[in-house]
Amino acid sequence: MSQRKIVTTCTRDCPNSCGLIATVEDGRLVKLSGDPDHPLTGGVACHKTAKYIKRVYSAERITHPLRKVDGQWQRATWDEVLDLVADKLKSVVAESGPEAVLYYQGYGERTALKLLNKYFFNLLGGATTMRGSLCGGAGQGAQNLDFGERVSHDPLDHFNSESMILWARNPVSTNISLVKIVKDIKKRGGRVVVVDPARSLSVNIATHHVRPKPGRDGCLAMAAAKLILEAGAEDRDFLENRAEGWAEYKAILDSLSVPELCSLAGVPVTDAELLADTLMNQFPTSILLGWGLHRHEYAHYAIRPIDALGGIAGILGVPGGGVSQGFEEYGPYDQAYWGDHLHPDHRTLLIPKVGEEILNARAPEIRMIVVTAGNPVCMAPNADKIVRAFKKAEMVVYSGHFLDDTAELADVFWPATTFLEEDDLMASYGHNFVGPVNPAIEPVGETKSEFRMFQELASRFPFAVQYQRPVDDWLKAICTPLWQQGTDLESMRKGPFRLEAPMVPYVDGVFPTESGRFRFMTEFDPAVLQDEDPEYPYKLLTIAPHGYICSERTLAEHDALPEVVLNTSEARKRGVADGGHVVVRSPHGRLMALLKVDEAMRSDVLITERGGWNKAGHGVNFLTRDIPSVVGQGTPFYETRVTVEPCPKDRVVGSTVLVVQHSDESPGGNFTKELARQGCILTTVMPAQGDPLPDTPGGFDRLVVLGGPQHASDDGKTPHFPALMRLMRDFDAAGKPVAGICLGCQLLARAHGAETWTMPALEFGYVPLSLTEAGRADPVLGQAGPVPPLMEFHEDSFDLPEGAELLVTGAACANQCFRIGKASYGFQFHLELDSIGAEAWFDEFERGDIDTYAKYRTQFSGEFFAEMRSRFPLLVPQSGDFCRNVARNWLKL
Ligand SMILES: Nc1nc2c(c(=O)[nH]1)N[C@H]1C(S)=C(S)[C@@H](COP(=O)(O)OP(=O)(O)OC[C@H]3O[C@@H](n4cnc5c(=O)[nH]c(N)nc54)[C@H](O)[C@@H]3O)O[C@H]1N2
Ligand SMILES: Nc1nc2c(c(=O)[nH]1)N[C@H]1C(S)=C(S)[C@@H](COP(=O)(O)OP(=O)(O)OC[C@H]3O[C@@H](n4cnc5c(=O)[nH]c(N)nc54)[C@H](O)[C@@H]3O)O[C@H]1N2
Ligand code: SF4
Ligand SMILES: [Mo]
Repeated sequence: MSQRKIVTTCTRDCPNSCGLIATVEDGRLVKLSGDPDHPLTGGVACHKTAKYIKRVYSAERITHPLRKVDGQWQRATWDEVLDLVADKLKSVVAESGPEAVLYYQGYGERTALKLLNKYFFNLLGGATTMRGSLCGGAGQGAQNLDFGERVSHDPLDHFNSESMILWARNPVSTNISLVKIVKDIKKRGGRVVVVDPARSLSVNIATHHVRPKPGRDGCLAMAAAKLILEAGAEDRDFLENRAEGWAEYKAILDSLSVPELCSLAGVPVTDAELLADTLMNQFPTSILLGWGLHRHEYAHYAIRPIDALGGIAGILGVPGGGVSQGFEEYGPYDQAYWGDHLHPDHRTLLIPKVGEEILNARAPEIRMIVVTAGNPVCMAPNADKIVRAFKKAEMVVYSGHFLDDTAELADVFWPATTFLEEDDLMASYGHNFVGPVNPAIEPVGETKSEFRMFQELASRFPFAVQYQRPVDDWLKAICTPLWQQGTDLESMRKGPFRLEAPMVPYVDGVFPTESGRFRFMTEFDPAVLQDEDPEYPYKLLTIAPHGYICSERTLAEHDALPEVVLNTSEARKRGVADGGHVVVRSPHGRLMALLKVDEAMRSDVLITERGGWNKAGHGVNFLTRDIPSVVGQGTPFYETRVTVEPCPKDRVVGSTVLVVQHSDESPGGNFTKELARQGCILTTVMPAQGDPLPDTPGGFDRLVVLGGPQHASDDGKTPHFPALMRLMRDFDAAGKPVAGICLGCQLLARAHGAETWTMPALEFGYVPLSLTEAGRADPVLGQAGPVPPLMEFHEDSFDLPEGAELLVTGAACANQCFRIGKASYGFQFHLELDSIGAEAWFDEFERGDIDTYAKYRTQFSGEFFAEMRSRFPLLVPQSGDFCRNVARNWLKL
């Protein structure tokens, strides 16, 4: 066995940009851990990254190019998809000009070489690109107004802080290297105050939690500032000599009383007192602004008063102080390599309104869209408009890892490498270190880095000579500013380099504004913050999930339904109950969800997580509003007002399904998840592990019997079978639909009088199957779309019971799916298998770890496993789509 350890940097959309060590055994990535030598992130890596190995090797990952033919994905070669895209680019540019092409760069990976993507589109003649931000635009814009240029304290400087205010920031989930700093401050007796309307996980490590009304933080900051002034503890020198606009700001403060401000902020006066006391008596305080604060229309009315509070409290330009927010992830590079100087006037569209902007683009219209490292159909606001905009384009090209919502609307899929398969450099939006991105493993399957994709695409254009250069040449050119700071490419590849950047910005009291002074906000109109709407009483906060970064997840990892959290007495008012199905409705769309109530929650917000896929029923951005922030062209996702209603019960929503599971390794997968997603309430019993079976179908509307390693005929070893078969008959007799999968299918046959028997060989793997004539006419199978190859894993088969209709048949084993009685269906194949199940079964069976079937292992060669796995990118999603269609049709019975 060969083992290697590679120093690299996490490039995910995360302010931590951790230094990592990747451990590779025999060419396979086996471990990702924090690099202990990284000066800031030292040895830490989050749980999301340990999990990232699964993502690299996921059965859902697209590892070869795809193109859509007649609405269906088909495998293609790189030459085919590059030619296809090059030809279309050429014809669109020739017919309509380069601006008919939209290049959309997401936030998935922001490395040095990514500059070249846009350069390609500038060489093409200046395609349409995006302006503004889905992320930190509003806050950056606001801080630039105050400071001239936003510069944050080096995170290592926070070790000098006596106290900390985490203002709309949740480091436990989003920025773990701050956690050790928080702990250090607390150990020294300092306060750590989380200011957040929601109870984020960071509240658990804080000493205090202040819960303002969303978007009203400015009022809280003003109240605290007034208390500092009342105490005579303001930084007089700052106000008189280092700031401008103080008189105007003072007038704003004078126009409202502390109680008035606190009432606007939705907090008790004691909360403002806590902040003022912390700033005065635990000096210096570092204030860290999170991204939650940016996502409001008037975000500058929150952020500028917090900056001002910092000035008044005397923490600006002071070690251990500051109002810090973020860093420039593209800052350390020679930005000429974007190529924008080639077409300074090229058209840009406003990202907070991306759907509408594409739909409304004229002269020329957007005919072609190229998306890299982003999932705008899921992550940008007002998804309905974006879906329409993407459908309107003649060709959508998607470069990424998974068949997410944006990929779903594409015509061409370019499978991208992850950072573990790339050679690049990475700066951070959370600190001052640039780190190496060293390839740990060979690209999985046929994946390519975006760098290589665009290099090869460019070879099809006359500007290839300007564009095609080796990685090192490009890095040497793009990173010239780094070399000027005293490093070189060779040293960069060995470990992180600290940029020339202050530990403490503005330490000399000079700000990069025209006057050299801090600029106080000079106008404030609290009236614009009044946004009550009785029809939509709650502000929807769609915050960063703990377990995932944005939409980086697989389809299989989604819960059946999203969860929304509401204050307990509000829930009572709306007639919705804990754990119940609700509809969340905004002026833009609606979403089914499960309700969780929380006594401690503010009564004017509804909280859920962002990032779940639309196609998994988690599309929160179908609800959100698409407007730009007043300052900074940011996206005020949280200016979305919603109401919560009980989900109207119908034949499906609120109906009850009994699920009989026979093994931990055989869960209900896509099938039962789809039932739950449609609103069914599932009760799962495991009789083989001692759970009692109900005597009658009473109390249940449907029955699902799952697979397992038991033999269907073996009542001796599995004494619950006779009772279960009786139950299956009783459900059917009562007109209640039954579905049996694999073992459950065989039991259904037996329940209706047929025999089961062991076949001469095991049937294993995804197998081509076909509908019979009866299948084509069947309401469940006939309407589910073409039958894709489906997973088989069984040694037993069965005779068709009398009166059964065979619906699906296969070559090695004929009886694959039948209907019997009033509404009972047997599925021999594992239509329910999702990517997690596929990975587990292939790995375990290949290793010989599944005892029941170990004797069959030698019948399958290594090539068989490799070939199947190489086809997972199409097999797994097609099987999933088919299963969901079958489940939905079965629910119509
Ligand atoms: N685990 C995980 N980590 C991530 C990400 C992820 O999705 N998951 N995403 C990455 C990205 S893209 C980003 S931009 C960062 C974001 O990092 P953070 O800013 O730390 O996280 P958010 O959840 O966006 O926002 C932080 C908090 O702001 C609160 N908030 C919302 N509105 C207001 C308000 O008006 N006032 C106050 N005081 N608080 C408010 C929310 O309730 C939330 O708990 O994290 C990055 N890291
Ligand atoms: N409702 C709501 N919506 C939000 C937010 C919110 O708070 N609420 N937050 C917003 C924020 S802060 C952000 S930053 C945006 C994020 O918006 P997006 O960037 O559009 O969304 P991500 O889910 O981060 O998608 C990044 C994708 O890039 C892929 N990827 C990673 N590396 C590479 C690579 O090298 N090449 C290619 N081709 N692909 C790669 C990942 O697998 C992932 O699929 O979402 C915003 N959307
Ligand atoms: S904390 Fe962020 S940067 Fe660090 S390993 Fe996790 S995702 Fe990557
Ligand atoms: Mo973000």
